[in-house]
Amino acid sequence: MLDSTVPQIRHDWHTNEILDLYALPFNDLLFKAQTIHRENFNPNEVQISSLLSIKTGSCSEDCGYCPQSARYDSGLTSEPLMAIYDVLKAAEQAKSQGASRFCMGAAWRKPKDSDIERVVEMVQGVKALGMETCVTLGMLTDTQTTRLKEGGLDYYNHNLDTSEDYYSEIITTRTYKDRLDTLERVRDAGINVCCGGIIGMGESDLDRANLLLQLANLPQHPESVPVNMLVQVQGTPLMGTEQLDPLVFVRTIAVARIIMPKSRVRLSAGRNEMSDEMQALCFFAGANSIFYGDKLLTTDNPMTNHDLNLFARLGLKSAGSSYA
Ligand code: SAM
Ligand code: DTB
Ligand code: SF4
Repeated sequence: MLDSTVPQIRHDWHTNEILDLYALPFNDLLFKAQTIHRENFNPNEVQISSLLSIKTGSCSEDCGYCPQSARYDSGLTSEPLMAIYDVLKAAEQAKSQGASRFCMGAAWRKPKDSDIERVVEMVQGVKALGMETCVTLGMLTDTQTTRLKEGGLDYYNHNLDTSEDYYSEIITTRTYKDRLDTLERVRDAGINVCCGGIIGMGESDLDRANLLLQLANLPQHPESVPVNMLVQVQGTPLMGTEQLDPLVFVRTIAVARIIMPKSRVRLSAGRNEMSDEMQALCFFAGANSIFYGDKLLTTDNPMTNHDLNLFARLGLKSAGSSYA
């Protein structure tokens, strides 16, 4: 077993240490993750975010997993940036269903400054409803992060997606460094960072370890770490990728919990394809946030009734919300 006297917050992880964690017997790994989880969080509370795609499809990028890229025929109908009234209606509904954070996603490589002004209005409107705000808009400039911070944005989501080595197999239209640069700008502007990746894209054990290594060795751990299971969408290059062993996904959650003990680890995309039992194992491994609501950005998420029932069966409560 690893020495529990080692200081918890570290930014100097080595790949081999992370591979060693992955290789622990499953029960040892989950026990360790659950122990660390309990030292840092209420183990029966899960933070609830809802997603809305505020600008859908026709994206210039070639992310191999994404139905919103203009390069692939996923059958998706593109939609321009939504009107603020419709966004606030969706946020109100998410709040009434029990979400404490509203995350707005746009299919952009990078927004224009005029887009940022419209997003700031949305952020202010959602905050006025008493919800936390998160947006994911692609690459940002310093001026844009400053503007979003002034506008009151709480979180910015920008994922590393995979390891630096595997990255070029998935995306060629922007670099890993572009992503790290945007993350640094978000951090420097004082906005909370939401950053994670996607598992199940045909990456190796080493790639998964190196993705987690990158996240944990950032100068400050992301406050929120979404761990997505690839949602395979017809027409995208990653459709047909060999299914990952679900227990490897659970191990990924556990390792993320151990090496980023104070971050909210989000059991993100892919829950619709997971059994309730697998999700329960993910919560035991230290996941303590979900996307809630019938839709992610463009693909299906479990129905809210199903999630409420699962929470009741597991004795889980929503963190930071009076509902669920
Ligand atoms: N266009 C912006 C960008 O790429 O930064 C923001 C929106 S983009 C859809 C946000 C994230 O969703 C991606 O970085 C990726 O991690 C995740 N995502 C997209 N499609 C996915 C899929 N099919 N399965 C799992 N996660 C996915
Ligand atoms: C994240 O890591 N996962 C969310 C959110 N951040 C923006 C998006 C998942 C998208 C899944 C595919 C879709 O619905 O389009
Ligand atoms: Fe565009 Fe974002 Fe999808 Fe990549 S992940 S194709 S940048 S919407």
